[in-house]
Amino acid sequence: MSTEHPSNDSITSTTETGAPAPSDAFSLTAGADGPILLHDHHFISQMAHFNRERVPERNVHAKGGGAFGHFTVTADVSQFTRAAVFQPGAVTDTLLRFSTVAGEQGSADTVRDPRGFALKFYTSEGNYDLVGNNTPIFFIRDPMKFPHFIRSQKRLPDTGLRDNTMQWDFWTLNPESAHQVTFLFTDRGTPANWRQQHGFGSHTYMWTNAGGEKFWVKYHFLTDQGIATFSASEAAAVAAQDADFHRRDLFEHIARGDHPSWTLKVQIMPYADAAAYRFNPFDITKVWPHGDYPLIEVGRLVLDRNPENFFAQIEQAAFEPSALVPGIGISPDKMLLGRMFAYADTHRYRIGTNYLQLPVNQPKSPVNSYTFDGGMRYEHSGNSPVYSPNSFGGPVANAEAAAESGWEVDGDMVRSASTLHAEDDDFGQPGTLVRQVLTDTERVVLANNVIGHLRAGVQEPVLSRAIAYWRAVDKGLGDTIAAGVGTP
Ligand code: HDE
Repeated sequence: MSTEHPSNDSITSTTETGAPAPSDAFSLTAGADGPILLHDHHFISQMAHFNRERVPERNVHAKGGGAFGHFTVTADVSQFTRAAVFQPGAVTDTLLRFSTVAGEQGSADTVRDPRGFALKFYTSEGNYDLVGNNTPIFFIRDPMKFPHFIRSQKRLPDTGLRDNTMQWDFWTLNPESAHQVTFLFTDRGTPANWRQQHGFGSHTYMWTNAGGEKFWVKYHFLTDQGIATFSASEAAAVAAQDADFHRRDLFEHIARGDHPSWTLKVQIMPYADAAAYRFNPFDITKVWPHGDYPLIEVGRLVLDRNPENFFAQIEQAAFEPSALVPGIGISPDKMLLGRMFAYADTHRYRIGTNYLQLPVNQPKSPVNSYTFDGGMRYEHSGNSPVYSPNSFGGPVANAEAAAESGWEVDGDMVRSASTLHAEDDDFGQPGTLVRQVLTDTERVVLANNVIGHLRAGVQEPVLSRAIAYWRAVDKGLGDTIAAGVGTP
């Protein structure tokens, strides 16, 4: 006797091949008490698919959430870029995904960590992905260190446990991390929600205008909701209560019509300024002081539509810094250059060869490329020629339209740090952040947050090295932290 009660207006449950499903409650057996029959394909198909429901999580930024929206240009920056997405009055659909960095999919939203701010513009000239964070800087400046950095923030090889000694060992052996670590241990490292934090492109990018003039640019998405943070204890308490606090907050705010927005402003550096600028303008551990290059308004980003399906639209969303459009390019920032390869590679592995054919990743502009076949191919080019050049009307590349950006390069092949500019070092800008940007209260909070983390098991010789690291950022701060952890 079935416990399934189809009513007249219920949708008929089907098999994966679209036929009415015989049951979603009972397997097919020989007699009510007999063995399950091999030919119960509906049962086997459900179970086999169930075993394949998990795709590999992102190996960084695994835990997150996001929403759709649009970007509206509110100023005229056409003197700096020809990109259609940034022309006066342009309105472009967008997808924005927020995330933590080190935690796995089930980890808590409110832990101390940078937050991913991955923005996809579905522009009329192709997808433009700006894959940034809620911080204008980063821990390292050469991508060769990235796998090592990430592993030091994750789990010990023997116990599988997180470990503060490992984290501080990496940070103190890589002093270029000091600026980002200082930012991370302010309360900006524990945002109250995704709506009340800024987003940054972090890297320096290139804009090119219609006349071919080049500019260096940094992106700042300034929250229109005002900044809100948790203290370390509030963040820990929320993590214990609701691991999905930020994901829930965003979804519920958008669902009740409270649409968060950000104002995009950019810093523009004339192309020729880069060589002599006091800091290496392509070093992602550095900011460009706003007094040197003030913020210029571009437009407004609004999130006003929740995903209908989390897995299809957020878990399978694929962002890549290599998704560029005419008028927007990259820069000599080695970290950005390293990312140009890594993201599409991870999508091919995590989602599949034709990941860009999924609706959430598909450009809204026509795709006439020569890629062909590959697993799960859905969009195709019919009988269009599959090779180039050809005599049968296949698409032809147009370098002028592509407007690829570049810069002069020369020199022998080397593996080395970048050339230092006049004021380049590892502790100058974090020291300025501590002494000139933070308030007295924020300095006390910073010291207490660091003390709390160091006291949670950091062993020698790493502990003493951490004290020296903080004294190099700011002597007074370092002394306070030393006293707090009870080490000379
Ligand atoms: Fe990422 N990063 N990253 N990253 N990153 C990934 O791509 C990588 C870096 C950022 O919501 C991965 O889809 C390298 C900086 C965000 O889906 C991976 C380097 C910044 C997201 C990857 C960096 C970011 C990622 C993992 C050093 C801020 C989540 C899964 C050169 C400016 C995007 C994936 C989303 C995700 C590689 C450093 C931001 C492994 C090699 C710097 C927001 O491809």
